[in-house]
Parts: sequence; C-alpha cells; structure tokens
Amino acid sequence: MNSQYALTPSQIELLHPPNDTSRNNMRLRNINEISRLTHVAQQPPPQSDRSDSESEVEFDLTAQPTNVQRTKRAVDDIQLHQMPLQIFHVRRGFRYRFRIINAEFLNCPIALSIDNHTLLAINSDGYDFEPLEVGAIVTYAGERFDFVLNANQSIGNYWIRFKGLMDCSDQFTSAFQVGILRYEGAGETEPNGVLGWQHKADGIELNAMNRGSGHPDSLTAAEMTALPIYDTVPGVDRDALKPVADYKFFVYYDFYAKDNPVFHPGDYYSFNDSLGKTNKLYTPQLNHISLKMPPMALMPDRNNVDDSLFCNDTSLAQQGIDCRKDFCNCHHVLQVPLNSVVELIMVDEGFTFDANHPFHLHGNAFRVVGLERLGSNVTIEMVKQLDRYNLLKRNLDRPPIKDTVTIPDGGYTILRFEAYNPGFWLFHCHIEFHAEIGMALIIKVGDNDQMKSAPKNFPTCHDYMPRDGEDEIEEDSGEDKNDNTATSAPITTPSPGGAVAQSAQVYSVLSALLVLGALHWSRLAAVVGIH
Ligand SMILES: [Cu+2]
Repeated sequence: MNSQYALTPSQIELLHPPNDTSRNNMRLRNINEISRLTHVAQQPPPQSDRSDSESEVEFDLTAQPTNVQRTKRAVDDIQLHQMPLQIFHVRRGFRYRFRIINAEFLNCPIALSIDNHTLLAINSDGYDFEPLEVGAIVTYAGERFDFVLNANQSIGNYWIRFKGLMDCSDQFTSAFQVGILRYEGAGETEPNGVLGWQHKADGIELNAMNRGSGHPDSLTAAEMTALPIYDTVPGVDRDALKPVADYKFFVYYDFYAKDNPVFHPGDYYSFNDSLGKTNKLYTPQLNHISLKMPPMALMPDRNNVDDSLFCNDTSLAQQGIDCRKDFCNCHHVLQVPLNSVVELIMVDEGFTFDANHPFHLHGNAFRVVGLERLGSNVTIEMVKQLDRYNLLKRNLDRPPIKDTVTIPDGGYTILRFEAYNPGFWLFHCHIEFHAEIGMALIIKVGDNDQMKSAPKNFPTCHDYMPRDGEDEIEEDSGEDKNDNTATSAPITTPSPGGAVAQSAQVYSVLSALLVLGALHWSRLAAVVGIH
C-alpha cells in the first residue's frame, strides 16, 4: 500500500495482437510501442537562468498548442512548450484497441476523449462487458478501461484529450493534457481544435463522476453489462448474485472533524482550537474507524495474531466505544467464511466537500450491482432505512465485474462477491494519502488453516520496541532472525484514544517522521499549489 505505482498521471497503451486479427480486422501494435500519453522530454533541460528559480516554479499540467510561449515552467526546468506531444499512428480503415491504465494515487479523475471519434468501451479492470459506444471515459485512480477506436475519419490529425476532474478541475488547477492521433498520410502538424480545460466531449460520458443512473448523457459503472462468460468464474460467478447475500456490510465514510493525533494532537491544537480554515484537517474514515496497520504481515504471521484484537464498528460498540465522538484507530477487520457471498454497501455521506473516492479490493474481483446518487449528502441511517424498505437499487442480471470502483458523493455503490480466495485482503481508497491515514480496512476471508502456508523461512517482521534502559544494539547472537519461529511482537489492543507514545524513543522516531512528512508535504503543496 505504501508504494502504489504512480509514475505518470495516466497511461494509455496499445495491446498485443490477439490471434484472430484477420477475422475482426482489428489492427494492433506491438507492445514495444507502448508509450505514455504525456509529454516526454527528449532534449536536455536548458540551464536555469535564475539561481532561485526552483522555489518559484509551478508544476503546470496545462497543455497548450506548442507554438504558444509559456511563462510557467515544469519543476525540472524543462519548458513545457519544448516537450513533444505523444503521437499515436493509425491507418484509416483499421480498428485499434487501447487500454487506459489510471496509475494515479491522487484525487484527479481523468476524462479521456478523442476529437471526431467515438470510443467503443469493452473492458474494465480486465473484465469484458457488452460494448458501449461513448464519447468519453472517466477513470479514477487504480481503474483500467479498454476501448476500440475505429479509424474511420478523414485522414488527418486529431486531439486525444485528457481532462482532469476533482483536484484537477477548474476549481483548482484546470489540468488537462493532450496527445495526437495521426492517420497515415497526414501531415506532421498539430490538430485543429481549441485546447482548454473547458472543452466538453460530445456523446455519452462513461463512468461519470458523482452521477447516478438514468441520465441521457452519462452512464455509471453499474450500467455496464458483463459478458456471460464470467457466470462460472470463481469469486464473481452466478452464486454471488443470489437474491440475498450471506453477509452484508455497510461501509460508510466522509471527512470528519476529529482530533486525529496525526493532524490535531488534542493537547496542543485540537480541531476546534485550530485557527483558520486551512489549519483544520478533516480525517477520512470508514465507519468512523481509521485503519491501524498491524505491525506484522498478517498472512505469514497469522498464527501469532490474536483475532480478538481486530476491531470493527460492532466490536467497538460492544466495548461501549463511540467512534463518532472518540477517534478510533485500530486493526479494522471484517471477517467472512470462505466461499460466502458478501455484499458491501459503500456510502459516501458527502457532507464535507464534494469529494470522490475510488475503492480497490485486493484478492477478489466483485460485481457492481448498484450505484446511485441520492443528493449532495446522505446519512448512513437514511441508506440503511432505504435498504430496510428494499429501496436500494440492485441489478443482479449480469452486473459488471471490476476491482476498483467509485462511489458518488452523497450516494452509494453496492458490491457483491463470493469470498473464494482465503487470506487477509486490503480494501482501500486508492487516493494514497487517504489510505495512508487509515481510509482502508482488511477483509479476512476464511480461517487461518484455510489459507496458504508461507514459504519455509519466509521473513517475518514486526515493530522494534526497545525496552527501558535498552539503548544499545545487542551483539549478534548468531540466531537466524529470519526463522519462522521468531516471536513477533503481539498486535496491540485497539485504542480509541489513538496513538499513544509508549516510550521516549518511540516518540522521538515519530517526531522525526512527522517532521520529514511535514517537509515533504509542504514541498508538494508548494509545487502543486495545494492548500
Ligand atoms: Cu479517499
């Protein structure tokens, strides 16, 4: 989780040719021609003309025609107008399969469109659905979409447009990016067409942001229809679509005004005592719980873990802990038996900000059986009541299969899967800094003895907790530290009060990390203009 692949805001790839290219006339390019649809520097960066320029530059994702002189420069001092645009070469009369891989880790959904062309969307997250002819496809961090481009327009050059949403929208940075679709025989010129964030693609927008079903100009992820070939695929087969799931979990979230000690140590500057709007940091939580990562890897070390120390809203309520008032930070785990059918009802309460969070499940794909927006905000109580009256829309007839999905702000998304894969699986917001501060939980599938064994001598790890008076590293005793029999530190009791420094040494380490984090954040904030 700590290092999601995030080299570029988004990638677009041409895929390997399948064996049946002659039958469907789909011409595909070799994987060696994979290119990133971003500007790439091909010339050495010019020398900086000001020694203090680094502190003044802004990272400007805004693409403009290359004959326009820009005043802003990229953080690495390469002037944007010097960077060539990525060009995708096509031949008229052929069809091309593209894959969008949204390798993002920030809050910047991207709408992709190609001037004068429709996109035939056919696959998401590796699962085919009935083809949908659309004008634009929105992808969120972690999602993948395949589409077929029919090169049936006049020979020429056309803009491939990437339009940023959320933190990349006109509310903040108006970020957009372009590439060129160039037909064989076309001149080496830039396409016509005005560039700018305001451009709106024609046609239907697939996977539109914060929108429910039933709109004439957009489709939700839940409005796609899976091909029947998956009806017998473990994890997402027809059993997963029985009328009532074996286990139903509500997982709701928002940004909450809490004294999360990472942001607001209560003794120094609590949320309410902090002056100024920008000094108040809201904490995104699932069911009012921040996931505290266990000190060891759960799968290989599972027999050293005391399950009773796992927490969820039920266990905390049984202990009399009210996580709406207190800050709850513990090992948030939902447990389900192997092969049970699980339904997750994800709810974005949407009171704080008009936000959007894409969620990714490890270890098991899921069916998206419902996705609706109820308003600009909604309470979990209201959604539960709607469910009691059977008013949450569920489509159990070939709903699409994905592993990453978004939830409308003020709405819900319902997921179904058959828990066929034993293990501990992370379910997390794909916005990295949300996951890092606990917007995630663990789904434990099956019992410990149903999980695969760790390889012999598989390394174990755990927190190093020096004891009082132990300030020097002991001499190597000669024991094999990687031995599976090594005793791991037990995971700690859930602490509604949050992180409590247990020794001066731990406090020092935490302080150093916080300072490093603050430095990193302030630099990032300066670079991208985040407040
Ligand atoms: Cu998030």
